[in-house]
Amino acid sequence: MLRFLTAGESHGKSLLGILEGLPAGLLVDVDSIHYQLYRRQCGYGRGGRMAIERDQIEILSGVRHGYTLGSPISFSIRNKDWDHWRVPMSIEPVEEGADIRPATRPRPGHADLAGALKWQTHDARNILERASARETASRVAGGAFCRLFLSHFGTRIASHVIAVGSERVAEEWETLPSEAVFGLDPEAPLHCADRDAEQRMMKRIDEAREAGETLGGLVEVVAGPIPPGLGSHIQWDRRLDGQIAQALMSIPSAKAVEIGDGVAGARSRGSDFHDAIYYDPPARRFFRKTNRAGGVEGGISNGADLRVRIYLKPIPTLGRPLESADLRSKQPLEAGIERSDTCAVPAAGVIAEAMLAIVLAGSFLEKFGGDSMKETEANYANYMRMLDEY
Ligand code: EPS
Repeated sequence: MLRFLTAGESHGKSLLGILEGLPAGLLVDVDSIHYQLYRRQCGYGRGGRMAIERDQIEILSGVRHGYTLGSPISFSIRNKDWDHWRVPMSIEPVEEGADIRPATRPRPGHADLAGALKWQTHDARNILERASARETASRVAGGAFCRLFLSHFGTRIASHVIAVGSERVAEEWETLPSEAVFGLDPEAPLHCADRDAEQRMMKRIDEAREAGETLGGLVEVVAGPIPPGLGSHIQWDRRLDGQIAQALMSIPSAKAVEIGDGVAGARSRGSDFHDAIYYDPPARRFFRKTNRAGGVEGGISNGADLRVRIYLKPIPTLGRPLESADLRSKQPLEAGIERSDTCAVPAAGVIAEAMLAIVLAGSFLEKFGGDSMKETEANYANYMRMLDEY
């Protein structure tokens, strides 16, 4: 079983992660982990915090001489901004009257009010520090370890932006072959395959920033190749699509997750939606000409690449805030303004890749097991041989 936990506040000393369950003997390429962290920080529309941070991990346990030990991997990511927050985020009690920067004007759309009511606090900073999307840096680092594991089985994961606000890519750029997504220009400012649409999206982001607005969007994540047989139909919580949806819905700002062409499926006839099955005798394999199912049928991976879309609401912190009510005085006023992004859709794609990697690594280990990479690889090879002989 693979388990992953994060800890840390946005302006606390450090973010942390604990990843338990990866087999021993996996070579840890730290540069590749730093590259994923760098990708999360990029993308057109990010805010001031990204200019301060240079996210890097310090591995604290679970790795020796460059290889995993099979024991829990733990790591930290230092918050450079901590230097400005020593008093407001102090773990020790602070003197009365100290500048603790309380947040009392809850932002509609953020966790501020719901969290303040739940935890019975009148300082929403107690909530927002952990609810901040800053926490996703830990997820990307944890996901990067899982990507290294998955790469041993040839599985790659990438994402591309389909829409920002009301701007959308042209139809031919919507449903891309996985290879095209894996081959996207990593420096594309919005990770968008349609470079004309990308220019329009950037313009909308500029306009939104000027107007004190924010924008959401739509991003697709693809992963492949994936062996058939991950996940299971036998119990609700073992279904792979359910696990993916849960992991991706947990990303801040996510409001919907779609597997394959699920949304269009709701208005299609069965014969127009399902992917007909063919058999290629010389290759001794079943295949499909389409992948509207997104790689999962009956909660089980079917051998096609995974295709998952994630719909993101606009970021809640607005330069021109909505109406709100003060947590202490209860008086009407404008919602508070915290430093924030105008648009974080490409970053959400990187985070979604990481979450998908964590779910997939867990599913691989559930299917193939193994305490060492050698054992997991042998189990995998045996299953692949059984598929060839099916
Ligand atoms: C973020 C860090 C945060 C925000 C942003 C994303 O840092 P700070 O609050 O110091 O500016 O920039 O968080 C949000 C938009 C949010 O709503 O929580 C990050 O590291 O991704």
